[in-house]
Amino acid sequence: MRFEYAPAPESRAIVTLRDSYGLFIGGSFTGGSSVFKTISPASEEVLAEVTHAGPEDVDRAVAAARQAYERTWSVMPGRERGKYLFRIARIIQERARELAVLETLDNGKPIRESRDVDVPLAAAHFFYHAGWADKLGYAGFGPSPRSLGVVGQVIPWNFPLLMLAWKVAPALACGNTVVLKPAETTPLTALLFAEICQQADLPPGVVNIVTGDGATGQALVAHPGIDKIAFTGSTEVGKEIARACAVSGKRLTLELGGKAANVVFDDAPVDQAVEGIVNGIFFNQGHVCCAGSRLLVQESVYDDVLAALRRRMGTLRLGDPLDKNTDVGAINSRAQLDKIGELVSSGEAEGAARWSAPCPLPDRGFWFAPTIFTEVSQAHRIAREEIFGPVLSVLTFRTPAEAIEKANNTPYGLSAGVWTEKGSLILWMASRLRAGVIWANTFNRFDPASPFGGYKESGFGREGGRHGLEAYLDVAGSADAAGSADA
Ligand code: TAP
Repeated sequence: MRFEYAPAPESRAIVTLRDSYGLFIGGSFTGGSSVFKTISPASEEVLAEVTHAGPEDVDRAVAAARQAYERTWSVMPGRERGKYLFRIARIIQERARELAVLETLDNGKPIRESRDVDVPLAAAHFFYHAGWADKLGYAGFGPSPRSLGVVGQVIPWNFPLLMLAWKVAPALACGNTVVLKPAETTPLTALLFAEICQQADLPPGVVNIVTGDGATGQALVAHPGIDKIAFTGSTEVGKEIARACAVSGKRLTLELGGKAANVVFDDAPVDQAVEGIVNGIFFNQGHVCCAGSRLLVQESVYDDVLAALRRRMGTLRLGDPLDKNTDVGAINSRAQLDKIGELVSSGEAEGAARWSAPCPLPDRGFWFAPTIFTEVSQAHRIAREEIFGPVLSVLTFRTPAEAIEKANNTPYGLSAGVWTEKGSLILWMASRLRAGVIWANTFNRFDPASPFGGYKESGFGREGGRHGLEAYLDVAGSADAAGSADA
């Protein structure tokens, strides 16, 4: 049954948009080489003008970060650094509504998700890492692990504030300073975060934010004053960055793409599994690196699962992301919409059967109806390539061994899901699936205490948990007092 809901739009009054935003360097906003516009993907309305950082601006940001590292942050006791991180976490909570509305405006994701997932998790990452700042000597990396120095961080547009938190919180907790480049299409919450750093009295230069496009990211990656690069984004750009860093001696962690298998066995409760399938692929319009974009269903329950899935997809509400009833928001950009369209056309051309939920699409903005493909073969592009949109490819299997073979038949290895009531089968599957994160009878669950990261072309390094600290510490370093992250 489909219920009709009256509109329930969240007010945008809480957000004060400036006409234009500068770069955040050395604790204040400054000009840069040129400007570009950021729009709302739901309405194509221009939200603000943002500064494009050129190589000389990146240079200023790295110099500010180096100075803050040497004079302030690396010599500050861990317990003092922790106080700043706690303060930032609390301000994120206090300004949660403002951050959620701004994220939804700039990214197009439903307010329900930015309000209930992105922003609370971003605060949780700062709280979690604030707690580590004075306990790094007990993290299993020796009694006095050292910070690395200045970290360059490049993040994508799908979880702009959350990816910032995943990067900035552990780097700062471990005593590093950062220069962060947000994605071109979603810079606004990073710039609001810069204001939060000011509000928290974070020493100038500890966090620097340079907005821009891929060229800005390239300049940051190539800068000789950077000690480590942390990148989240596509596998294609990740490979380019790996090549650039290979000859520089910079440390590197890469969080890249995925094509996760969500495996449903015949003993799984169908309704619960269908909720997990929907959450796995339609959460955040499928703009999720660990999305369950390949559904593997045991042949004996295929008809039941597909019928229930189509029924459930028919109830998804697509539209105004600021409406609290909306399930599926806007695609983040015209370029991403075109990419989704191209891969969907290839699925049709290669012989797979397409079914899209019968939901009307708004006239303005970038939209794609939740879609499934059946009759998919392993060789189809839609079964192999990351679509990064609300499109699910459905395959079948007969035995657990076949499920493993199909699930692992991918160049990626970021996440996977298993649905069954047998604990032994969950453990059997988990030990054979080649993925960094495996969910059992749930999907897309995140916790700052749990390490996240990939195998194979999904990258290397972990974010979150004790393991994530390693990416920001010189674990082979000596116990000298200077630069000791736990002083
Ligand atoms: P990319 O196109 O790779 O962009 C990611 C970031 O890198 C953006 O800030 C981008 O700037 C910048 N960039 C582009 N070219 C660059 C270059 N040559 N050198 C340095 N930086 C460069 O990815 P995307 O389309 O924004 O994000 C989607 C991808 O991210 C998907 O593949 C998804 O799976 C992956 N992702 C992975 C994870 C994890 S944790 N594994 C999490 C989220 C997303 P512009 O925005 O200005 O182009």
